[in-house]
Amino acid sequence: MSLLDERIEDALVPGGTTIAADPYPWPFDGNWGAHNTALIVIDMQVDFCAPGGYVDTMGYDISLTRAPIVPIQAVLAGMRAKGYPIIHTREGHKPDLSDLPPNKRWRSQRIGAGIGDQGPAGRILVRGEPGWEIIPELQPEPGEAIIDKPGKGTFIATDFELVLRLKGIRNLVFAGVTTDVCVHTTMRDANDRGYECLLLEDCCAATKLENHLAAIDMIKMQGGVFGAVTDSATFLEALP
Ligand code: C5J
Repeated sequence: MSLLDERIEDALVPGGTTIAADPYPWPFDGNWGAHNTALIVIDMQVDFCAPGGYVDTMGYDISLTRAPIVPIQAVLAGMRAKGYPIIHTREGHKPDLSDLPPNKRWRSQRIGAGIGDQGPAGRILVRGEPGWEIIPELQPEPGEAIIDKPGKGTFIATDFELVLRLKGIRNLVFAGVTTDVCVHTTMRDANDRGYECLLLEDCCAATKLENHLAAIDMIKMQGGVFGAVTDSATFLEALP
């Protein structure tokens, strides 16, 4: 056994279990369960994965961002049955757009999908509009936290960190869209704050497959620079 293997053995909590993940068995110390681990489902909203939403209006193929729906449903069912906390997020701005940076609006208007403007699913990325709602297939259940965020990351301008602290969460399991934008931003921020992060690759998607694959690859660099990656079937099989 190498020195590294010995150190990894030392870190494992007695009785702890890990799950097969890339590039390391997750979590690093085997300390996970419903008491300290939450699923975060990011931005599975009409605007990102249904006809007439923001992503559709920008001209991207929503079959990509819809692909994770069924795997996420399976993970939700498995984790709900075992009492794991579930957290949903929604990207969106106040109706008066006071929390919309002008450059974000300007860029979106340039490509014909102006945030705050009227689209087929109501005003694009505006709280309370049909496009901002979480899709019917992945509706939150009573008691599940919903974090409304004006940006790509979930920590900024939200009560996310307070919610995590009050629930005693230290491990975060990531699902949702888009892998390269809101999922990555939140995972990077969580990792910097010391949370142990796992991304379920079939439960995430981007508006371009290459970006999804690149984002997955980036997580695994440097021995798991932002955490580890596995898939929903492996995860559900190992769920303690
Ligand atoms: C984007 C997100 N891609 N939820 N938002 O603008 O990833």
